[in-house]
Formats: sequence, C-alpha cells, structure tokens
Amino acid sequence: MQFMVSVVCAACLSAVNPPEPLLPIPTPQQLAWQNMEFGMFFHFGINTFHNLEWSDGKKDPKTFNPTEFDARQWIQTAKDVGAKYIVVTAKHHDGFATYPTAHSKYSLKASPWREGKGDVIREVSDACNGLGVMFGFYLSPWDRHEPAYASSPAYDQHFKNMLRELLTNYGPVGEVWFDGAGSQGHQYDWDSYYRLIRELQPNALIAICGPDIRWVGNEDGLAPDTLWNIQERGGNQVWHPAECDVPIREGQWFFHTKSEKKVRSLQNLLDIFYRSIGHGATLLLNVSPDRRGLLPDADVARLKEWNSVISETFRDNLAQDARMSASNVRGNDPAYGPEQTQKGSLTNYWATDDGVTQAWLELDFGAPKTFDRIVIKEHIALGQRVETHHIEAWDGQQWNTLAEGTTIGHLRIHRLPEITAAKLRLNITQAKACPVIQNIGVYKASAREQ
Ligand code: FUL
Repeated sequence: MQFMVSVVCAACLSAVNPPEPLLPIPTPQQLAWQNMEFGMFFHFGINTFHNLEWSDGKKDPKTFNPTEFDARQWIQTAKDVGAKYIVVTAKHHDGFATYPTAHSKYSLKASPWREGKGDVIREVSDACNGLGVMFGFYLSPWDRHEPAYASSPAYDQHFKNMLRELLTNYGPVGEVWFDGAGSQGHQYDWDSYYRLIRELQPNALIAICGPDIRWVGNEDGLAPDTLWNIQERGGNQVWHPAECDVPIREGQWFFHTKSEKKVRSLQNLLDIFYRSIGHGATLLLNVSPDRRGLLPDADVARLKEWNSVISETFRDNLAQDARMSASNVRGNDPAYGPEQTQKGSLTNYWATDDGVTQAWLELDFGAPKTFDRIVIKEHIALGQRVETHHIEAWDGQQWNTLAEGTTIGHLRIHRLPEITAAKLRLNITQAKACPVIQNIGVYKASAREQ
C-alpha cells in the first residue's frame, strides 16, 4: 500500500537528534524491496506443456513451443495490478533452461520455438526495464537433468556458470530466488554463489536460501500475526524480512489446462493481501503463463478485480484531515510530532523521547466518521520496535478497544467491524525502544469486500 511521498524530511531540519537506529536495520536494498510490497512470480518452462508441477528432467525439449509468447503482456499486467517486481523461472527442478545457456543442451535452444533462437529471460528482462518493474529470476539448485549434479564440486561450478550468464547478460537483477525444495542431502557451496552475486550484481537480494529475504514458511501467502524482520542467524541478530509466495491457482505453480476453477476467489485473494502485505510481509503472487506464452485471461481478470477493490478501499484516507495529538513528542519538537504521520512520506515520522516506550497518538476527526480499516507503518529504516499495540475509539464517554496487535513493522492493517467514531487512538503499550511511526491511515472498505 503506497502512501504519497513528500520529499522534505522534517527530522533532518530539526535541532533535536533523531532516534538512534535500533540495530539491526535493513540495507537500502532491503528497505526499497520492502517498500515495494508486492511482486509477481512466473513459473514457465517445460512443465507448462505437460500439465506437470515437477518433471524428471527427461521431457523432450521439442515440446516447449509457446504459440503467442509475449513477455510484455506479463509485465504490463503485473504493473497494472500494482506489482513492483517480478521473479521468473530461468530453470526449475527439471533442469530445462528458459534462456540459451552455453552450459547445458537442455534448454529452449533445443526447442522448435523461434527455431531455437528464442530467449524468455531476455524478453522478460527487457519488458521489465522498459516498464520500470524490477527484474528477478528463480534458478533451482536441485537439478534432475544435469549429470554433474551427482558431484557437489562439479555441480557448484555448473550452477555458477549459469548464474554468471544470468547475472551478466540481462541488465540489472533485483532478486535471485534459490528454492530449497528437493535439495535434502546435497551439499552446495552457498557462500561461493553469494560471492558471485555480490560481485556481479551488488544490488540483487538473495531470497529463500539466502541472506537477504526469508521464506515465510508456507505456500499459502500468509504471514503470522506477529512478524519480526529481525531473526537470529548463527548467534547474530540480522534483518531478514519475509516474502509470502503463493500461486493464484491453488496448488499450481505451472500452468495446467482445464484448471480455471482453481483460480482463487476474490475474497480469498483479499484475505491473502491482508494476511501478507497487511502483516508487514512482501507478497510474491504466482501467475502461470499458459501454452500460448500469455497470462491466462481468467487469471488476469481476477487480478484486475482484486486490484480495483484494494484501490477502492484505500482511496480516501480519513486520517488525512484529522487533528492529531500525542502523549509524548520527541524533544517537544513538531518535526517529530504526530502530524508527521499524515504526510504519507517515507522520511517523516512521529517519535517519542528516548526511554518512552508507551505512548498514544490520537486522531480527532471533528465529527463522527465510519471506518473499518486501520493502516500503520513503523519507520523501519531505524529498526523494528513496537511489540504490542491496540486501537481504541472514543464513544463519547470512554475509550473502547477495537483491535489488539503485536508487531507493526513495515505495515500493519487492522480489519475491524465497521464503526462510527469521532476520535481514534493508536496506543503503543510495549516497544524495544522509543516508537517511530511513519504513517497512519483510516479507511472504509469497498462494498465489494465481504
Ligand atoms: C517449491 C517448488 O518445488 C515449486 O515447484 C515451486 O517452484 C515453489 C515456488 O517452490 O519449493
């Protein structure tokens, strides 16, 4: 959910020092990625032509033959529904490369598609660059075709050869997705893969089997209610934000004919939105290109419907015109005052004095307003702090709790039963250090949400 960005940073102009970062904090690349919130996953390869999720590395490359392949349709659709990045399969577990690698015969060079001269990764990365969408690729470590897989050192070399091609021939790469599936018992020299990525694409984030982005732990698109970006790794606290990957057709990452009924319902996709992005994670939603090489019409229609409902819900922010107050303001300086959360910016925030870890922020609408969605963001550039909070509304006589929550992090959306109230409070009850709140939003959900 994007708030408007204002460029003037109030805290930067203040004589009062900003809060010290609470370590660990995100790298600039992680922070930029977390602000993206939503990406699209594309599984496309030999399996697309066999109604298979996993194949054994023996399917004939001649069966790879999309009839109307158009990567711009994929990326334009992704962009139209709000995705800021994509991840495309360059090689799945079957070993079939969707680009003309020099290191395996099992690729689209051996297919009839464009007489073996096509390159899915080229066209997808070009479309991304043309449309301003961040490009990423999936390269399966597990390989059921490659004979070198039997020997770890030989396979490490093979895998790095492919990585090198993908990291040098296709422009900027934002995310490299290393799937852990099928690799039980195999030794990989992960550190050497990471070094190569850092050397060739220093801005690329390494996801899942990697240090920059973690798997949320399920394929349902759901993040837990309490979501910390901070994780314990090898005795250290590190910033390791979560990505929720989920296919739009239940249980199917690759295209299958006659499976349109598996396209998730609008309400299911809305629930996924609230429980992934709305819990502070990033959502990577898989849409499988079909045998034409296009995103299927039914899936595209559902995506557009979903996006239009979300846009409608979050169009009018009632917090924008509210009178703001707070129990504590850092240094009593308006540069850290609660009004800063109304600017909808990435750099302005409300903060309390050091040592003040319980505080409230109040919104006075001046007249009763009806709402059922509350959006809160921490300024995670300075670390993740809030441990517990709740939302209260004033009924004319007293404050009543509408929702209780734990972490806030990059984003927290509370779905409430519809309520009419003139005043609302965000009450922070426990935090690791003084809270730093970047935005707050109050909305009434679209009638198309149930
Ligand atoms: C899993 C794989 O086995 C699936 O085929 C798919 O690629 C999914 C994203 O990750 O581990």
